[in-house]
Amino acid sequence: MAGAGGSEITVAVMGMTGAGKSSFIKKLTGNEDIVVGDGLESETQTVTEYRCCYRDKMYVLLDTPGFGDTYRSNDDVVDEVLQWLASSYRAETHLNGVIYLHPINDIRMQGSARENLEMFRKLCGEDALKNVLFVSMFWDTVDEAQGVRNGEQLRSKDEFWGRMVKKGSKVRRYNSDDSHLALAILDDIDGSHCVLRAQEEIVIDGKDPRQTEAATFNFAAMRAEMEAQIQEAEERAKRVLEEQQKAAQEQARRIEEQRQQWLRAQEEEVKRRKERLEAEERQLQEERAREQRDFRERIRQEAEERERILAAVAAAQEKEEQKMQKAKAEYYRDYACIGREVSRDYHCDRCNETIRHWEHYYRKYPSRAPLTAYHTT
Ligand SMILES: Nc1nc2c(ncn2[C@@H]2O[C@H](COP(=O)(O)OP(=O)(O)OP(=O)(O)O)[C@@H](O)[C@H]2O)c(=O)[nH]1
Ligand SMILES: [Mg+2]
Repeated sequence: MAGAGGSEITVAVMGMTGAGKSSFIKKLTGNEDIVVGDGLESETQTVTEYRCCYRDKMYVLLDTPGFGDTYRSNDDVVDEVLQWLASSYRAETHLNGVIYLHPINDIRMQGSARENLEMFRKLCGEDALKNVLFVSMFWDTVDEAQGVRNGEQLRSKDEFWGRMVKKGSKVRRYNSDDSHLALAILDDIDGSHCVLRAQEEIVIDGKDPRQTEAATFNFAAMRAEMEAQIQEAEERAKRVLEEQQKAAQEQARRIEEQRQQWLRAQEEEVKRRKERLEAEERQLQEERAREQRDFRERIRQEAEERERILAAVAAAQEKEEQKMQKAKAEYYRDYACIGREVSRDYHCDRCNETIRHWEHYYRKYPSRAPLTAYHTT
């Protein structure tokens, strides 16, 4: 029974049967009388105290029978542990910490391991979780990387240790045969007292140990509740997915509508531009046709003008010709032949060249100038 005094640090060591509770305590205390299991059968049957001194402190370590016992039902094991806890509480022997051992190679944590863990959580209650230490064992049976992965899952998943770690529980590892490491784990247990929920229920609330939350905990109900939660979560996820799909479809529809609107606007713009270009083209053609017409008209007018000028020039020439003819006629009329034969060659008096132009042979009648002929130039 609880014999730990006020200056002693009392630690309960719990876990599944075969988790290594007795081995761990044996390593801490060096007590060779402690019997560890050597087969599939459970070894420890009652809560037993062992003592060890570490760093000038006396530790009282409570070895407990593990759940999943091969001889007794879980109810009997829970009853045994609860009875002990209630008695120690009444005797004012307070716990300072609870170490929960778990083999690191058992990652799946199914069936009784889950049941045991859940029962342990009910047994501790919320307030005592900061005094709980989860210690992983059996590291020598897994390769390091696998062990680290398993440990990470245990620590992070709420259905394993995660929920309790969030409330202050610590996680440590223990390699078998290392007593220093086993002792170092004790450093994490301080002198603060903790009262487990089951202790309160029995001693303060006056419940029968079999009526406590841990004892009445029903794994099947928990599983059903969890499955219901999972189903609800799945349905919720399905609903969310459907809503997201609907929203995505709606979004796609809106985008398609906007795309169609944009395409229509582009087509109209292209049509408008084409019409504008065609109108400009027509205008250009009309302007070109008008310019060609104007050009032809100008050419025609210029040709007319030229014709007119030529006609005027011809008229002027004709007039000049007529004038010449008239002058010649007058000349012929006014000038008389000096009497020489025009048909004969005649030499100029000045240069003695042959004179062929009849002007030279004439003198104004009736002056009768001397018979002298000469060039005028
Ligand atoms: N390989 C290995 N074996 C271990 C380790 N710890 C304990 N064991 C072995 O596991 C078996 C069970 O160990 P126990 O200490 O009796 O386990 P327990 O938790 O006290 O079991 P119960 O008393 O039945 O609840 C023994 O054969 C131990 O030698 C470990 O870290 N590695
Ligand atoms: Mg044991």
